[in-house]
Amino acid sequence: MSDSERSENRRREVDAILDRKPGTVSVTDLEDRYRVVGAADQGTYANWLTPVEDHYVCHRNETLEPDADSWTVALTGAVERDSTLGMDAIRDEYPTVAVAHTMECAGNGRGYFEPETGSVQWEYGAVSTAFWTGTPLRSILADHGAATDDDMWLTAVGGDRPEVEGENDLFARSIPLSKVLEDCILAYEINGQPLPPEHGHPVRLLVPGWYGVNSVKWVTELRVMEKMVHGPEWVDRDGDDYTRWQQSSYRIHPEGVEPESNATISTYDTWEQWESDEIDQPYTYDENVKSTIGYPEDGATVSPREDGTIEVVGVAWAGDDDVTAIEVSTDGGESWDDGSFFGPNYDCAWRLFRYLWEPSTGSYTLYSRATDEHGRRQPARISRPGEGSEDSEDAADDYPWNEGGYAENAFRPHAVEVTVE
Ligand SMILES: Nc1nc2c(c(=O)[nH]1)N[C@H]1C(S)=C(S)[C@@H](COP(=O)(O)O)O[C@H]1N2
Ligand SMILES: [Mo]
Repeated sequence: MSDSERSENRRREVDAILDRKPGTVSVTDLEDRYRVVGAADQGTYANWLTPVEDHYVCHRNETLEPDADSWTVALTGAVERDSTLGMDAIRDEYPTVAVAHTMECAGNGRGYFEPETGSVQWEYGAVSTAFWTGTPLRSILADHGAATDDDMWLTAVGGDRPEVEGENDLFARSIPLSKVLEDCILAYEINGQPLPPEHGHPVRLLVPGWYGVNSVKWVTELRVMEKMVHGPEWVDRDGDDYTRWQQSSYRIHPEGVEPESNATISTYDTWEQWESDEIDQPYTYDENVKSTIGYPEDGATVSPREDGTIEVVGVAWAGDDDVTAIEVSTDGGESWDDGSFFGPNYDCAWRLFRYLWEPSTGSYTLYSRATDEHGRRQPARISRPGEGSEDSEDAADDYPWNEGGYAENAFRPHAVEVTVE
């Protein structure tokens, strides 16, 4: 396929997705590759559940639209019994569960990096919360006599293929088996509806609380392995580009660094990897602590209610960790007050927060800042390249600029400017 055909394909697909999803807008992709749409407005973040119509979408290759009746998922590797599961078996032969999951693209906030990094220029819009229905992988693996050792891996492969001739990078992600056994599912519904094509119809892996890239859509194979994908494991394919999604892309590292390939790692939490001596270029696994104000929206003019208050509302999350504190500043970060959480409280989904504000008329800059159960708090800003957070004046308040623009969680880029009348 020529570049212009591919580009046209992409535009046509994005337009079709936008038609189905009126709550989303298209987002700039400097690579002109990804099928991406993001939340249309900040008001999305004043609600706990994201309707499918508003849920962001992100994948690289052509959207698959397969027939569910003939779709199969191969289970291979360290299992007593290999098998090929059809959708009926996945639905009917195992327990059904629903999990709440805040899906965030590892590139959410990349558009705030200066200087600019490549790829999709997301601002705040690549995070959404939904209920995903499916089959616990634990049940399927147990039924096939799969190994259960904590330090093993499950690699999921997507059915999508690059449109570019000569590229054969299989979309393959390896998830530690401990996480898989804890709460991962093969999902076939979102918010009680069958998965739309762009969300991975008929079935995808869902890794609760971890960056979106781990939740492989259109799953065709699940392989139980001793190591994460790092070499030519898929011998039927020439070349080993499929390791890129595991070993090169979606890793956090400074400019010009080629991430080291690891056969296995023992620390999965994204931030913990950053702090550990074991991993120099963290894999984007669980989501960093972060928050977004949903009301009032940036640029709005608002009036207090009769009692003189305005309720600031937003969402805060910390991957599969708990978010334990939320602070709000209405004076551009000079002072902070505690907000409070309310509404649903699920393990791997964001929490709504509110803060009762009694402003006089004027212009204000609002920020929100969340802290997770490990005491990790959102930093203020994104550093410049080369200014490692350790050298900076206010190290704890810098998020490290990184070449891929991943896992950003600084609060200043999320400033909300409001006028109170
Ligand atoms: N097979 C496949 N799965 C994929 C991708 C992809 O390109 N191919 N993109 C990933 C990325 S980067 C993200 S952020 C999430 C987005 O899921 P959503 O579109 O359902 O929100 O899907 C992930 N799963
Ligand atoms: Mo993503």
